[in-house]
Amino acid sequence: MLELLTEKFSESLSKLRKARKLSDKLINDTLREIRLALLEADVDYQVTKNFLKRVRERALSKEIKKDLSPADQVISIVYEELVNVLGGEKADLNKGTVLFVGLQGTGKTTTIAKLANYLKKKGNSVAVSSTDVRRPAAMLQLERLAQKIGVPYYSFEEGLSAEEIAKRAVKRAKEDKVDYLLLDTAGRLHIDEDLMEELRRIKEIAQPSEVLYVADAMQGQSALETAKTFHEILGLTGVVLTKMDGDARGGVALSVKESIGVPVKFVGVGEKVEDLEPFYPDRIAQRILGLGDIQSLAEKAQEVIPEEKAQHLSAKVMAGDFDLEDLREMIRMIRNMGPLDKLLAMIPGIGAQIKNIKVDEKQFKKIEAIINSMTPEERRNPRIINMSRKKRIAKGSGTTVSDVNKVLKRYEEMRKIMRKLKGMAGLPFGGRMPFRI
Ligand SMILES: Nc1nc2c(ncn2[C@@H]2O[C@H](COP(=O)(O)OP(=O)(O)OP(=O)(O)O)[C@@H](O)[C@H]2O)c(=O)[nH]1
Ligand SMILES: [Mg+2]
Repeated sequence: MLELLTEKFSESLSKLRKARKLSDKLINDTLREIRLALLEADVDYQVTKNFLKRVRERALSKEIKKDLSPADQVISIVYEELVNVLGGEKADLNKGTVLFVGLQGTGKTTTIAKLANYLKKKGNSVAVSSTDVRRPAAMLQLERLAQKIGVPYYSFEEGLSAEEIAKRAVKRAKEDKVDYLLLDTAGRLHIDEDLMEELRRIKEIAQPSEVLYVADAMQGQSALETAKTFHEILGLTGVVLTKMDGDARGGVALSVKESIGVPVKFVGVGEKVEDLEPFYPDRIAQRILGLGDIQSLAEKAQEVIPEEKAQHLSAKVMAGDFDLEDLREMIRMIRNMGPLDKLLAMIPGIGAQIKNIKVDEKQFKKIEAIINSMTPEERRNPRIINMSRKKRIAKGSGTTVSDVNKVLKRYEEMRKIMRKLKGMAGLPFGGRMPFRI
């Protein structure tokens, strides 16, 4: 997700950091690069223009932020404006009926299942229902998905109109006192009068607390044109961008708030029910700047890693006291957390290179085997690993000395990143200023 922007932004900003003096020319060059990156990533032209205007004004006005180097001052302005353009604060989802609308095949039904799963995991009671009477298998599709994730699907006798289904589903949700009723609607290839009229009536009947427009991120700017029309007629409260996994550009995510005026609330990043992420403007901005997304990583980790273990590890990281035993522990935990490429993208400094990294789960097994073949002393103090020890470790793990060297080298690199992280301890969490690297 957003790999292209992450790559370009990280490149430009690290040039800025390396410069000894921050001239207006350098700032202007950087802004030009950012402009190209935004346009290339398919961010709306007007949005790009406004964004750069704000950054330029602030950067050249030399607003003073103590404790920050000149480069970091510019970067922090870029960061803050990125957060703004992405929508500012994270937008919550109001309880009640959530109506899903959008063109055909954009991912409405799939997103309902994902969101139901997400809300349920958060402890909410959720029910789903479908008013899609147009496509024969549409209702069955949602019913099956609901079954799979274990939330009630409200079904009614055949032959009812979409409006009648909406009415009954809402009534039933009230009786069942569910926190959220997620209501599916039929998609259309193009905006047509009939469909919009039907949606308007459904909205009238259901009195939803949210009307979410589901847009396919791969359709780029054209997805937004349609969203505007839907917004005029239905009054949207949020947008869900699906298929963000399929498009490295994802500029739509930066254009939604400013061009339509409603926030992105969730993004879809795959076909499975777990592949939905709440949209945090600050975290996304950090990812784009190559700072990773430690918060989301930590949350994912919390789902699978026992609290004490996590605390123990983070204490060691923060103390700069991270050894190979910890690395092994971490690898084991990470392998429990899900697809590695998605996790790696959240680690500071790695997001930008993610498209060059081919994640091979076998590699992790190999690393684990190598660490397993070390003595506890070696794991705690890798510096003592000399050539004869390397040979022994390679033999014990069925690998080569060069493999062992690679693991040790990677470990050293990780330690370096962690020392940098240590330098910004406390800042990224809650603070809006994650730049001390
Ligand atoms: N890769 C990827 N595929 C997705 C995502 N969301 C949905 N899809 C796929 O998109 C296709 C269409 O999804 P549906 O949920 O049926 O779309 P819909 O909007 O309900 O379609 P209609 O009801 O026909 O209008 C399916 O193959 C989904 O698996 C996503 O975030 N990433
Ligand atoms: Mg559907």
